Amino acid sequence: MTYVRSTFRHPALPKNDLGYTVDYYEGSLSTLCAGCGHDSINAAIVEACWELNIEPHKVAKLSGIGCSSKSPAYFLSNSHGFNSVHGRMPSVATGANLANRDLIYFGVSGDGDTASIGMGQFVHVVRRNLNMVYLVMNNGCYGLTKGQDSATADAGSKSKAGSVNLFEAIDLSSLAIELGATFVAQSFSGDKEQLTPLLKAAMKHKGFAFLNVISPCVTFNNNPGSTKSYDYVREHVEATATVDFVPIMREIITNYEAGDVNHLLMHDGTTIRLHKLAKDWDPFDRASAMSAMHRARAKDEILTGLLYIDENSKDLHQVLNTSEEPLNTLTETHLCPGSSALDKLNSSLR
Ligand SMILES: Cc1ncc(C[n+]2csc(CCOP(=O)(O)OP(=O)(O)O)c2C)c(N)n1
Ligand code: SF4
Repeated sequence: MTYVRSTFRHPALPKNDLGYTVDYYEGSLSTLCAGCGHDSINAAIVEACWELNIEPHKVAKLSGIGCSSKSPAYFLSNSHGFNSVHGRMPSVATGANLANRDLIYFGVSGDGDTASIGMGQFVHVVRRNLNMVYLVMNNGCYGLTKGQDSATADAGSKSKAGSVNLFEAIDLSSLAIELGATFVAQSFSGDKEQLTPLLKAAMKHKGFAFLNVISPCVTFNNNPGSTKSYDYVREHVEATATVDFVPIMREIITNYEAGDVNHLLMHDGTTIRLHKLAKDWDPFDRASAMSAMHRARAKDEILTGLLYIDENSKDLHQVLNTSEEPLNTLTETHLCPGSSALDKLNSSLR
């Protein structure tokens, strides 16, 4: 089947501060199944980047293998991209990030790509607090290879063929918090209103920003008995908070009651405004976030929103005190300090 996308754009389409209309942030025409949750997430990414006035050439999209990992082809055509090997996106992201800290690193992965073959790489990129967005499009199955249960499928969840999953699910968000992730959020592909500000906040966070987004696979895991179907998720979603993203100097006045709202100042002067809905949960406290998640799981609720944030996050570059200049711009003078500096260094080690 041949797909044709019209190149006509209405002349009155709004432009962002850089003068781009939203289509400048789109990618190729999607080849995912009609109704796949991943496409809704891609649309939210396009919107978030357009609204944030991001220069597409300042973004590096990274992924592994899977329907989810094909997604970077469907947003930001004008950005850098690297579609790596199954489960190996974190090491590619780490290498690229260490070579050039000036880009926004946007990683897209699947629950298979992250929670099975890529688990070894995932845990290390979390604990190193690499400055990146790591988004898992979580459908509880291996969509690309025809719907086998993944490690995030809930125990008791039924596949399309009727078999029941016998094993406990890996909860990637709890794991990320446990390993020291400094920004952890959950959302649902069907809730663009919540997802878009979370994406913006994640892109502005300095450190590892983890987003676990439930994204139903309409072809292999949207059946009755599945806990990752559209119907099940809609019935079990429980939001921790509403999240607004406030650009610099553009405070929007809303009618939140005093005391309910937390203003989080990001490193570039933008603000995330968090309106808490759950009383017994503190997003700045790791233990409180963990116990809120445990309580939700015991009630079969899917907690969404910003679950945890460390405002004092130190990313890998700060920890290692690396060069601020991209490595490919360093000259010989930077790279070779001369024999007297080397003698000094050697004698300090004796
Ligand atoms: C090394 C390797 N092992 C296995 C595969 C086969 N394979 C391709 S995608 C995939 C799983 C995809 O599941 P997920 O990451 O959840 O993405 P989804 O397709 O569901 O979005 C597997 C097992 C592969 N491509 N490479
Ligand atoms: S197989 Fe599932 S995950 Fe893959 S594109 Fe289709 S609906 Fe999406």
